[in-house]
Amino acid sequence: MTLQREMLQTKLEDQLKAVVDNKYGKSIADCSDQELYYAILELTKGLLDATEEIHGPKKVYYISAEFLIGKLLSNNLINLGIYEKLDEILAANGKQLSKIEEIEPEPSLGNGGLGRLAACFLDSIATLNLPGDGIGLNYHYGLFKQVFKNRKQTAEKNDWIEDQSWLNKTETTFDVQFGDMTVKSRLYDIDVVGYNQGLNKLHLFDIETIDESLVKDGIDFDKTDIAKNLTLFLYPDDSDEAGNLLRIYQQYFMVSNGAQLILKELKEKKVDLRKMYDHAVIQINDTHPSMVIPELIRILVDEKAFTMDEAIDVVSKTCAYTNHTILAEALEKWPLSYLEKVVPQLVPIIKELAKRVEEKYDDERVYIIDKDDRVHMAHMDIHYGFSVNGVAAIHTEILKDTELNAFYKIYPEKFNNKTNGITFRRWLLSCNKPLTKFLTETIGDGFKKDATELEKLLTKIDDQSVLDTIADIKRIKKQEFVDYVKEVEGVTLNPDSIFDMQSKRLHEYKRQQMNALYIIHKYLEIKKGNKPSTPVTFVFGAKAAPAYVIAQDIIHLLLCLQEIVNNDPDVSPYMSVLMVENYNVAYAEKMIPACDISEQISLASKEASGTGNMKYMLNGAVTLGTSDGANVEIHELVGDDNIYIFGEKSDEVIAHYEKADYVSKEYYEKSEMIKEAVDFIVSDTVMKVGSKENLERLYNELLNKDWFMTLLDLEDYVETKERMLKDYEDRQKWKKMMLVNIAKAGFFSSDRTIAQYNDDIWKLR
Ligand code: 26Q
Repeated sequence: MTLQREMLQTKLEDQLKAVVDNKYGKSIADCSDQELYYAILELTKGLLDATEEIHGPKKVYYISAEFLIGKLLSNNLINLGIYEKLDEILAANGKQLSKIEEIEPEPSLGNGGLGRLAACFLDSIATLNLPGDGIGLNYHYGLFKQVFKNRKQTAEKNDWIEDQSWLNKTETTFDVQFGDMTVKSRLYDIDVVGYNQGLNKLHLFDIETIDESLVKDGIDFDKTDIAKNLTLFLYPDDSDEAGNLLRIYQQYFMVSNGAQLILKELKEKKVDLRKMYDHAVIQINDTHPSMVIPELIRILVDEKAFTMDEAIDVVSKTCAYTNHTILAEALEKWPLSYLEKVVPQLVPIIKELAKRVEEKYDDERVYIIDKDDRVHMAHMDIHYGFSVNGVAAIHTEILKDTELNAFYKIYPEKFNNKTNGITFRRWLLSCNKPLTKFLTETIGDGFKKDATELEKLLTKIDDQSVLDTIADIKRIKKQEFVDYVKEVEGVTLNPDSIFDMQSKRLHEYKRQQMNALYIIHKYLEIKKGNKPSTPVTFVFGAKAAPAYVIAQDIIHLLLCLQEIVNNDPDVSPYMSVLMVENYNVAYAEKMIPACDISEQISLASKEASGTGNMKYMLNGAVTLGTSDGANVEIHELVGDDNIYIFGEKSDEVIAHYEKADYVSKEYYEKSEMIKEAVDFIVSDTVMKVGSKENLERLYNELLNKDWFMTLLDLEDYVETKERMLKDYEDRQKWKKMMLVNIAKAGFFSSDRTIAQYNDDIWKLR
């Protein structure tokens, strides 16, 4: 810790008093939580300002359309090393820091895993003291706010920017040229402080001409008035044509600003642009920022006197691409006509890049522009970047063997795996303080810097008091969650029941509908008199893209089941269901520490990695999962005895798709249990509380299509979950599983992930 910061810390109370007095002319004790929040925000921003920026000969620019940073106060205080001190000061004045934290609005600048990963990465880059900034967009409205009405999801705008916020307005502005106009940008910065380390920046670009009054009902707005709406909304992952065009405007705005900022910084460092790659590396987070490649080439050729060959060479040595999906429908392919309208200046460059590929390779699968004149953004990244990585071991193998096999054959040396990680500062130190405290007392605090030290806990596997305390802490976090749910949802949960949780974006491949079918099965069993000895609570958190019809239907079914199960006196003592409203980062921080069973049940091969699985494990939940994404690595780490794996393997699933031999109706007809559960969706019981249209559509989908093979794994899933619930009764066995999961979670620290990015790709030092 710097001397400067140490002094600041001892003076913390005086400083807070001064800020409070200056702002409100009162004492700390006389302030409201709201007033204290703004005072602490101001104080913390001052401390961040006094923290030294990280410098070095080479810097990574992590470009991403999403940074799901969540609330920042608690994490900044922890990373600055003053959380506990401030907590004490406030307590002495009759205030609670945890209550004050609640006041902060959450910046939900991401859809889900990809955006949250970017946020965890920034934390780890700064913590490892590596020079690295984020580049993204300052959306005025983050991911929509989810509100349930008549057991259906509705979407409302989600504003987060207040007069006083973490954003720092800078003097940096650029011009961004589109086909039909030029807009002026303005850069806002958010400080990113590492754990007891220096400072990096998250650069968020905005336009000055934004018009928030464009937003009408819910999240509807005029999508065509680009000069007024460019950074108004984060897009949920679906959109119509006007929405797609706006998305291209957003993407180009992001990369044009990013490229200008990077070149400005290189100029300030007096770098020879012909050696740009020795000083800058650009990590492209999925294909959303892919236009940075042609944009940089364009600038170097048009403005810096590079030949096309030289520009391509330099840019290709600077850019690296991360793939987050193998779902074909999620890989961006923009019609050339859209690009001609929005960014005509890039089209000749993209065509040149495409031509060079076509001249060299006689294989349409690796072309950048296909026969329908669509530009495959990922293909451009792979040909003109120096690294391609997947986000979990099995995901990278699938990319190499199937989805991107033609590319792997051309460029085997570019492909590498970087298994995702999560920042333990947020997902342990901040969200689970009692567990953090206990771990510190039991194994020392080395794990806070080197997460693999959590393995020291394994030496305590036969220490009864350690096992009991881990279970006691879980019970405390369950009670806290129960209290919170009571307050915000008005629902009463039983803290002595088993908490079974599935929280993640709503998508058919993630198979929330399979979990729903289990719940139906369980409900019917209890109705038949097969009562479990320990009650179970099923908790869901999920937002569905507003235009994703079947996903809306699945939410509807879950909300109907919640109504039916919780209000049936025969059943409610034994099981209950809760779909929380507006699941976001803040909600996750309350849910995850309270979980016993972590549902990670995607159809094998479809979930690139998952990161919720890591967060749940770290907080002592046991995984119920398929052999998919990072579940595979969790399984390897904890061993067969500490995880519940079920379902068909990824190669079997891939073979089903190749042979087109999966017929859901055959599974329905073969199994009485499956038939009963699926039929219940359209039974009188559900129809009475639900909407016929939604329920029938979902029923028909499951019976006649079921593209993500829900019924394929249902029997195995039900049996495995039943076994797991039985095993929970063996408290000793379960406590040991909790301990092993916590102890083995160290591998999933994003500090490890970032160290690997640095060693293999970025080479910053
Ligand atoms: C694309 C085109 C148009 C509009 C939106 C989009 C779009 C937006 C968001 C496409 C994809 C996303 C988000 C993807 C995502 O979150 N992927 C997840 O990434 C995680 C981090 O690597 C993985 O753990 C998850 O497995 C993966 O699903």
